[in-house]
Amino acid sequence: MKIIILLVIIGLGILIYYLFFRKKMALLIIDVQNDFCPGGTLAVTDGDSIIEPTNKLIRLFQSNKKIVIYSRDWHPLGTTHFKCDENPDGWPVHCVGGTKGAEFKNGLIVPLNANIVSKGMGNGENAYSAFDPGARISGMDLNTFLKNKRVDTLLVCGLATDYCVKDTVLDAKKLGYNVIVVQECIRAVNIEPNDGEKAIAEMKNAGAIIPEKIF
Ligand code: VGL
Repeated sequence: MKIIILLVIIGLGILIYYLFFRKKMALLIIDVQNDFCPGGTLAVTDGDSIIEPTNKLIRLFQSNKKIVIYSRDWHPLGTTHFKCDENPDGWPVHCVGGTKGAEFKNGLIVPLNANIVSKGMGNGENAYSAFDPGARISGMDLNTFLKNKRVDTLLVCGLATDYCVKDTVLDAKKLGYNVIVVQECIRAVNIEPNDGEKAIAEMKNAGAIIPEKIF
């Protein structure tokens, strides 16, 4: 009898741990939007070539009931993030909320009930990082969302290596997450030819794990 009670207590303990304390991994896909892909207003060379391997990861996470999160730039038209008199070094107009350019690139698997972080929604907000305090997912910032879901590890993919991927990964490391960046699923803007390589070195220095190849 005592043994049975002991086994039940151990079983309940394992169940409670599994349900309430176990840490999780999430897939975080950064800004795979029309304007960052060939044909878009701020196209990253080969940006769309990450879609196929990224979809493999999405399917893997979906079939294991794991969390997949998509970030997107969602700018107001008049933002000083864009080139204008106040900001002559600003970016070309891109990813204006509600426009075709801001939609996720065709071919990327995005379920109807996708977890989406929208960022750069305030005037002048660069919000390269998906952890930007103004970015919103289900009405909260990304860190709160991940903490609520007990995520401690992020697998990161997306565009662009030298801006939004880099800033997101650096913030994630500062916030204490384990971060793995999938090199086959990122591409750089490369305004200077080696910006992408520099970004990878910076992310590694900050503690991100960046394998040469995972496929
Ligand atoms: C990005 C440049 C400007 C990015 C966003 O998603 O990496 N790059 N805005």
